[in-house]
This record gives sequence, structure tokens and C-alpha cells, in this order.
Amino acid sequence: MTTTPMFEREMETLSRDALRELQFTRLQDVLRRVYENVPHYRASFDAAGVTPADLRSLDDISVFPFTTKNDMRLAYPFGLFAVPRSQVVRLHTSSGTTGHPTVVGHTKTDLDLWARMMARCYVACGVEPGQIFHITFGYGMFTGGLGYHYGAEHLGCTVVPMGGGNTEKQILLLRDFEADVIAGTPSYLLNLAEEAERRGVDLRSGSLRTAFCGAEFWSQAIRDEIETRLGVTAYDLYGLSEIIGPGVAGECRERTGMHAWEDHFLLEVIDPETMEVLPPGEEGELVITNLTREAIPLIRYRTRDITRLEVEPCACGRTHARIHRVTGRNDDMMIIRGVNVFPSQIETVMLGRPGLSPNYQLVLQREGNLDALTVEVEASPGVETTEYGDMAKQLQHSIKSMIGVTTRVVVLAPGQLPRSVGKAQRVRDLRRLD
Ligand code: DLL
Repeated sequence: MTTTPMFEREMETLSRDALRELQFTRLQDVLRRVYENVPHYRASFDAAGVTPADLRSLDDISVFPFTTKNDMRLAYPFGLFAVPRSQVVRLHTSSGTTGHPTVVGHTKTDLDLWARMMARCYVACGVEPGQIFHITFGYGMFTGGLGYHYGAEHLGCTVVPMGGGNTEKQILLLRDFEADVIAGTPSYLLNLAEEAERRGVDLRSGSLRTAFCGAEFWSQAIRDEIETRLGVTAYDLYGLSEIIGPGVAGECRERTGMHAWEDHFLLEVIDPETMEVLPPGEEGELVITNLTREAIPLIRYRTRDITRLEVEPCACGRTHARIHRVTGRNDDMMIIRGVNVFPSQIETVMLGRPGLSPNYQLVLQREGNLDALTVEVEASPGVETTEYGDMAKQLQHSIKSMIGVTTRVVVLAPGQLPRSVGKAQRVRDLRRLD
């Protein structure tokens, strides 16, 4: 069943009390469903000494055990499904690089929900039915392409299902079809802008107005670059395959955080050391519970993503809480000579500096007993190579004074680093090879 944007608006502006009431009823239901149908949850609830009947208020969620990526791996491939496999009409996997991927399934109702959540994100940014929507996210087991695709069709856009790569053709079709909206990883959209400039195609003065980015960390400086070089307003959109795919949360035109669709997802932020639930506004690890998903509802899934929640009303009228820009993942944290560093911190210091491009990589190596970090960054086109040495020294100094970590910085000529077609590989970890 599809629902009209009108209904979505009503749901998106529900009072916070009504929203919490709805979440409570849905949470009771999903806890019962997983307890009855998923052996993993029966065992983990029993081990924690809780049953669904122990949920007497929404806050009681904190007594239920977390679900981790490892639980999903142990249940590979279909062990966490809460419905018979024959009711699952689509499978996806996460983008992990090692070992068994994590598998998720969707029933027909789940796919409809996903499309509606994506359409909410688009509407919140002013996308309208009939607009041309060009998708550069990869199609296939990754949820980016198909997630964006069905959402845009649901809204009634004309979808260009381009997928990743083949940048020359992307540029041709963007220009000839006069796309209004483009979606892709921030690193790929920059790659596309660079290629268009190289070919003398001016995408800035074309039809494009809106870009949706996500699937990887991106700083404000990257956002500024995308906006200037493509002539768009760029919006942040968050999601992960384990929970649904893209569309868990998205920015509205205010761009003061991403509205998380709380009638379907229950969000908590925890301290990853103590596992305590943190109050709104405090930064920690995002934990999400599926309230309505049929095929594989996850309870208190530890996303590893670091962010903070804001529950204050938004100027757009939507009441659903906002998550702030994801600043990194727990498991991305590097420890360099005792200092905890996230790639996003380095990016924030580095980008937007005159003479440096947004193309960079962080190389981790072992030197004796210590970890050493080398920052490789390309200069912008036109910068004299004689300036590279000074630029490197200045950046090294800024990183030391702002983050407190000693790095080696190498400024490279334009085009020296690999370009991404999907999620960028920002960290090259050579320590395991030593
Ligand atoms: O990346 C889903 C997606 C596709 C989201 C397209 C947005 C756009 P996974 O491959 O499972 O799913 O990876 C999920 O990507 O846990 C975050 O670490 C990261 N991520 C997703 N969106 C954002 C974002 C998709 N807007 C993992 N900002 C998540 C920062 C993001 N990181």
C-alpha cells in the first residue's frame, strides 16, 4: 500500500508526546515479534533476564540487550529473520570488506516503507514529482542505488538509474537529460565535478539544483566544494543497510541536522565505554531499533556511528529528532602515539585551505612500537610545485596544534591519488602488512 505525501506530513509533524506513545506501542509489538520468532533474541533476552513484558515505558528499552554486527555474522545468512524466508522478496548485504557480509532481507511491506522514508527525505528538501533524478550510487547488494531509486519513483520523479562509475557517460546524460537532482557519495560527486571540468563541461550553469550525499563521512568543506563546483544545494542523508539502507534520517531545507523518522526507528545515543544511554545533545554512539520492519527487525543495533541527537523543534515544523553530522565511526578511530584521532578530524583541519584539493588519503604504518600517520593530499591544479614543501609544513603544524598529533604530510601533484566510484577509501592501513 502506498500512502500520500499528505499522510507523511501529518506523521512528520506529530507532537512529541504522540510520537512517543506510538513508539511505545510499536516497540511492545516488535519485542514480542522477535522474542517469538527469532531464536537469537529469545536466547539473548533470556540471558539478560528480560521478556517483552518488562517494557512498561519507552525508557525501559535500556534493559534490553544490544545487537552487534557480530551477532549478525553469527546468524549468517538468514538466522535473524523474523518471517519465513519465502516472504522475503529482496536481500542486501552490508559493505564490510572482510569475512562474511551481514545479510538483511525485506518483505514487500518493508520495501514500501523504505521507499516512503526516502521520499520523505526528498520532499523535506523540496524535490518534486516530475523532476529528473540522477542516481550515481552503486546498484546491487549495496543499498545505495536501489534505496534511492525506489524512493524517487515513489515520489513520482523521472529516475536515471546510472549507478557508479562510467563518469564520461554520467556527464553526458546529466547535461542532455537536464537532471534536477543528483545523488552520490560526496567523494564521487567531487570526482564527477573534477572530470566535467577537465572535459570543459560546465555543470554549474546547467539544470542541477539539488544533491543528496551520504554513505560516508563528509565535512562542511567538502559540502562547500560540491555546492560550488556543481551549482547545487547539497543535503546530508543517513542510513545503513542493517537498519533499512539510506533513508533512516535526512536533512530538511534548514540543514540543521537530519530528521530521523522516529515513527519507524527508535534512536538512542550511548557512551560506547559504559553503555549508558546519554541525554540529547551529548555525543556518543548511535543505537537504533527497528519499530516496524517485518523481515529482520533489529533491537538496539550498535551502529558504531558517532553523532548526537537533538529533540528541539525544527523551524521546518517537523517534530522528529535530528541527528547531527556523523563525525566518524568507533571502529575508524586511530590511536597515534596515544592520541585518539578520527579521519574526520584531519579532514576538517585540512580542507578548505588554499592550495589543497579535497583528494586525500591517510596512511597508517608501524614504526618500531609506534603507529605513524602520513597524510597524503593533492594540491589544487595550478599551484606551483615549489610551494608543496611549505604547504606540507604548514598543514603538519596545524594538525599538531589543533588535534595534538604528530603526522607526516606529503603534498602531491593533482591526479596522484586514486578516485572513488563509491565510498572513498580514506585510510590505507599498512600496519597489518609489516
Ligand atoms: O551506506 C547506506 C547509504 C547509502 C546511506 C547511500 C546514504 C546514502 P552501508 O553500506 O550499510 O549503508 O553503510 C552504512 O555508512 O553506518 C555510516 O558509517 C556511513 N554513512 C551512511 N550515511 C552517512 C552520512 C549505506 N550521511 C554506514 N554521513 C553507516 C556519514 C554515513 N556517514
